[in-house]
Amino acid sequence: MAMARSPLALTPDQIAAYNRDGFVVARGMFSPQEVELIRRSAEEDDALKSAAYFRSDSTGSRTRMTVWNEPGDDIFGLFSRSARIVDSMESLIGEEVYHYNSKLNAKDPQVGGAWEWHQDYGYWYASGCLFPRMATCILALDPSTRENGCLQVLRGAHECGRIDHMLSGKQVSCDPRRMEHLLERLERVHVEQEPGDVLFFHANMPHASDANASDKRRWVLISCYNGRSNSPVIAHHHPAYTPLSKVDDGAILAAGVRPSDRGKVFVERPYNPLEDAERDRQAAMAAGSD
Ligand SMILES: O=C(O)CCC(=O)C(=O)O
Repeated sequence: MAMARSPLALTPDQIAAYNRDGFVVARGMFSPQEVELIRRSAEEDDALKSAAYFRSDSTGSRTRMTVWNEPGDDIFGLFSRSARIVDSMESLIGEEVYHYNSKLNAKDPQVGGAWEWHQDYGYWYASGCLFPRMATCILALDPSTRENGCLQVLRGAHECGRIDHMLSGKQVSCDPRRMEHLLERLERVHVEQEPGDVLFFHANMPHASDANASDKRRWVLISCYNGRSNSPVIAHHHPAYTPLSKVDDGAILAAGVRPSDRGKVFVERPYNPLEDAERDRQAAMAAGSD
């Protein structure tokens, strides 16, 4: 029997806010006990640490990232597969969703780097996802504040569609001339989050964050979803449609501290849509899958 919609999933008012603004924050969606289990699992997880790579900003400050595709049965997978998250994503995207990828972004004190304005769909378009029927959610594991580089969004900017992305400094980001106009017209929101708050945002929402010049760590767990009908037409480093097996909202508390699944496969390096998309396209053609 299909599971009933989670009572902890986004409410109709929150879904309306997301549709209007391109983002919404569900305050306290995960309890302090759940966040503590996820945070401890991340801290004690050697596999997660050794699979990390660094993403630099223009000043050389670096965010440590670990990225994976298969959600699995570890505590991070239980978060991505939790009924409250999956049901919320299905309400936002409007159809059955599957897990596209997840990551732990660790902005450590003094050294964690900035992110230039970019849209997730700016990357995923290049990977052959035909429609922006995709969304991202961010669970704060530490307080995420202006001082330690919380996420910034532009209210309503998801409606401007996909913006061209180009190399600016060390990162592939939204065309800066276009961003200049959007920044003049729309409200920039610094989305501060307490541990347990979940930020949901549309794949076409430009987002950025400042470096962490503070002495407070900012770790976040990020999961991204795609609509079943939007399976990418190019084979690349994130998966095509794969049914997602949802778990009950009690699964995290029942699991306790549970670091990465043994043998978990991680994405090995940062992805540059300007260079890698063409390589993926050619590899897919050579393999006869395009
Ligand atoms: O963690 C952040 O500040 C930004 C992360 C982000 O935009 C990304 O991973 O695509």
